[in-house]
Amino acid sequence: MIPRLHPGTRPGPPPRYDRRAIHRGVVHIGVGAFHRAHQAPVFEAALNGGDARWGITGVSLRSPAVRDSLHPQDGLYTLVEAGGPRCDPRVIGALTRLLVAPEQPAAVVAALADPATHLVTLTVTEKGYQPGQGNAADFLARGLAARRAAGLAPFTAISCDNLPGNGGRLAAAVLAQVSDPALADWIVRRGAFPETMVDRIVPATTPRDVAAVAHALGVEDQATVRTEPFWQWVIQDRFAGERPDFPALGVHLTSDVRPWEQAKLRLLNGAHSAIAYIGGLAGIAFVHEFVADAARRRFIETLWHESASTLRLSAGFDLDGYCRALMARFANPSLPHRTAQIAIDGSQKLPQRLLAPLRHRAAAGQRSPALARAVAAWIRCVEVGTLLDDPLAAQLRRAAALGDAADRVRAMLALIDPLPLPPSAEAEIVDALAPPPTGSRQVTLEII
Ligand code: CS2
Repeated sequence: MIPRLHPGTRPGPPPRYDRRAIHRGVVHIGVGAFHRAHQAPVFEAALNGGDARWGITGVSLRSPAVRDSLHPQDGLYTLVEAGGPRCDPRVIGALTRLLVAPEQPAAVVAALADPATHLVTLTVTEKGYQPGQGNAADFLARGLAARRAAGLAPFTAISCDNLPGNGGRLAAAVLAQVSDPALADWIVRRGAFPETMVDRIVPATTPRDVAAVAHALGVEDQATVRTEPFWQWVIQDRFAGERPDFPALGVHLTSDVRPWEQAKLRLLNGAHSAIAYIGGLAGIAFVHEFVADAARRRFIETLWHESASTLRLSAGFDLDGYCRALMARFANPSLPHRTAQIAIDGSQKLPQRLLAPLRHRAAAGQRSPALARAVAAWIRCVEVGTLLDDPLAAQLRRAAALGDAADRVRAMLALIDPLPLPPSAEAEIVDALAPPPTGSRQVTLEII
């Protein structure tokens, strides 16, 4: 029997900070693998650098699973950066308290209202910002109300989800929960909801990952996370109070996140969704397997070419270098990333990843065969009922039952995006859904 990871069995070099002496300056909502691989290591680096303010209280909004796996480990877990020079697992200790909101709602509000809390980071996925899904926003509103009542400053609330204008969306969701006009005014004047761009590919943890850590370190870690060496975090430089020395930690602060965010959503995430649906239909389980084929790589490059033409890039942005690096990241064979994982919640992802650039180009009179094909692949997935793990699954299934292809396309798109597509773009998607002419060399049609 190998022992469970915990402070007594902790392998590797000891941390440069005393876990019992740190403050919890961060409350993170949505303690999934992405948080453990992206924001948590940044706060870990702050602690290791001698700034003891940035321990984390992790909050799960629904499932107790993460708390249950981390609790026996006293919050410790290993991070494995696969495919780079540093492939040894390293232990992260920044998460020193785990709460499950439905079990301990008052403790969550108390953590948000704690004077030591300065930052609230969130990874609640795209659908977490829909009205009615607002329990993260509701907790934030209650925490802010308690802070104001106690005469404290607001915290800075940092959305780390892949949505355009994520900070503004979070602010709107929080304000929608507030009925007291004086509190709303205080939040607007003194609060901060910076926009962000977050980037790191983090597949869901598998039993193989747990076994690999056991083999490498001789401890059982049920909360290990396997990720790529690359990470990027860009935050709008707008804070309500204290923050770590983000630039020294490798986090980019800027006045305008929009160009970063748009390039990442349309190039990385857009290609990911295309790979998820086209690959899913073709029975390709992993991203690196999809891009192992030259014709499929060319398809992704065409998609990038189309989407890149719609971007407002920041000065000096090396588009070719960015795309080359992206392809290498997708091809990382040490990071099995399931197409089925990316396919989840397509209705929440397609508008900003694929429909926005498609609309942009159609409005300029340009055709977009690759973008249209990627959207058509999602529509086909809905029609055949595969990969439909989606909050709008029931409505989408009803739309998919309509007789005429053009009606189906229009009805499905109307469900997921209030902005209609120009008729020429809709027609391109309908065309892409048609079976390929016999003998066609168009690999992408064959894939669908
Ligand atoms: C992926 C993202 O699952 C998905 O929708 O496209 O999680 C992607 O891996 C990250 O945004 C990369 O930064």
